[in-house]
Amino acid sequence: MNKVCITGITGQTGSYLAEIFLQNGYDVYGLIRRTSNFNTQRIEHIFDDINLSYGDLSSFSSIQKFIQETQPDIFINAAAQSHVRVSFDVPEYTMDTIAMGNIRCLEALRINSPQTRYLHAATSEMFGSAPPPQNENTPFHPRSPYACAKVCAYYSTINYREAYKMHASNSISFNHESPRRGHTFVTKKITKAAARIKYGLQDKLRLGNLDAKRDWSHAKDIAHAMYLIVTADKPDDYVIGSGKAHSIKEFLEIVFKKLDLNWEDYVVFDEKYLRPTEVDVLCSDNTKIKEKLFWEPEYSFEQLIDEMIDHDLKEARNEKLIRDNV
Ligand code: NAP
Ligand code: G4F
Repeated sequence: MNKVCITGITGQTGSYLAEIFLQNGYDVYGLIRRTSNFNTQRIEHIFDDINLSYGDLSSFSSIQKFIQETQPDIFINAAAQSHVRVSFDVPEYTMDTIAMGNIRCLEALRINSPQTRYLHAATSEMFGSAPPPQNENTPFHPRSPYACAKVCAYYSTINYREAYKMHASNSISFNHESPRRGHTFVTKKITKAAARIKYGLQDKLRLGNLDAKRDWSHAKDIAHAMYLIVTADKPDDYVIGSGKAHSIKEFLEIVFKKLDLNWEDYVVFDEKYLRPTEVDVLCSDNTKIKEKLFWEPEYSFEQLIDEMIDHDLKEARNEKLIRDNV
C-alpha cells in the first residue's frame, strides 16, 4: 500500500487531503502538535483509519523521526501559522515555522528519503499587490510576514527540485473555505455570525476592510487539485483557484440575504481587524492546472456558501437548545 505523510492534518485542508488519500487506497500518516485542548475535531470521523505522530515544524528531529518511521511515498506540508493578520503580531514565529519549517521537511527528506514526492502548500498571498488575474508567471509582491515566509518556502521547494532532482512541487492556492474553516477567517466569521444572529445568540459582527476581493473555492476542490499535483508524473508549480473574485461586502450581502437579514443592521467596523499592508484583489488565472492536470472544481461559489450556512445554522440551533435547556 502507498503511504502519505501529511503535516497540518488537523487543519482545514489537511483533513480533506487525508480523506482523499484514504479514498485512493493510501495509508495516511499525520504529524500533529501537542495542544492543551483537543485539536483533532476535523479528523475525528477518520480517527481509526489514520496514524498520528506528535511533532512540530519547529523541530527538525520530530520531522526526521516521522519520515524515518513511515518512509512515505508522498509527503505533503500543509502545516502553517496560516493567519495573515496574526503574522504581523508573530512575524518571527511565522517565518520560522513556514520558511524554516519547509526547509526542515525538505532536508529531512533529502537525507532520509529523497525519492519521496513532496508538495508545499504555497499561497496566492505571495502575489500580494501584483495586479490580477494572477498566474504562475506573475511576479510576487508579498505584503505580510506570512506571505514573505511562503515566498521563501516556495523558492526552497523549487531549489530542492533543481538541485537534488527531487519530485518537489508547489500548489499556489487561492483562498479556500468550507464548514471546517477556522473561525477567525472572514468567511467563517460571517456565516457563523449570521447563523447566530438568526437564532438570537449574537447581535453584532465586528469586521475590518470590506472592500478587499478574494477568489474563494471549496477546500475539497483545492485538496483534490493538490492530490493531482503531487501524483502527476512531473513535479511542477500550479495556481489553484476558481478564476472569480468577490468582495467581502458581496459575501456579507449574499449570506445575510439568504437568512432574510440586512447585514448593515449588524456589522460594526473595527480597526483592529485591519492589516498594516492589505492585499486588495486576488483572482486566479487557472488555465495551467485545467489544461495540464484536467482539474475542474465541483463546487460553485453559491454551493460553498450554502454548505457553510447550513452547517452553521445547525450549530447555532444546537447552541440555542443547550442555552434554553431544552
Ligand atoms: P489551518 O486550518 O490553519 O491549518 C493549519 C494546520 O497547521 C493545523 O493542522 C495546525 O495544527 C498546523 N500547524 C500550525 N503550526 C504548526 C507547527 N508549528 N507545527 C506543526 N503543525 C502546525 O490552515 P488551512 O486552511 O488548512 O491551510 C493549509 C495550508 O495551506 C497552510 O500551509 C496554509 O498556509 C496554506 N494555504 C491556505 C489557504 C486557504 O485559503 N485556506 C490558501 C493558500 C495556502 P493545529 O490544528 O494544532 O493548530
Ligand atoms: O479570511 P482572511 O483572513 O483571509 P486572507 O487574509 O485572504 O488569507 C487566507 O487566504 C490566503 C490565500 O490567499 C491563505 F494563504 C491564508 O493562509 C488564509 O487562509 O481575510 C480575507 C480578507 C482580508 O482582506 C481581510 O482584511 O478579509 C478582510 N477582513 C475584513 N474583516 C477580515 C476581517 N479578515 C479577517 N480574518 N477577519 C475580519 O474580521
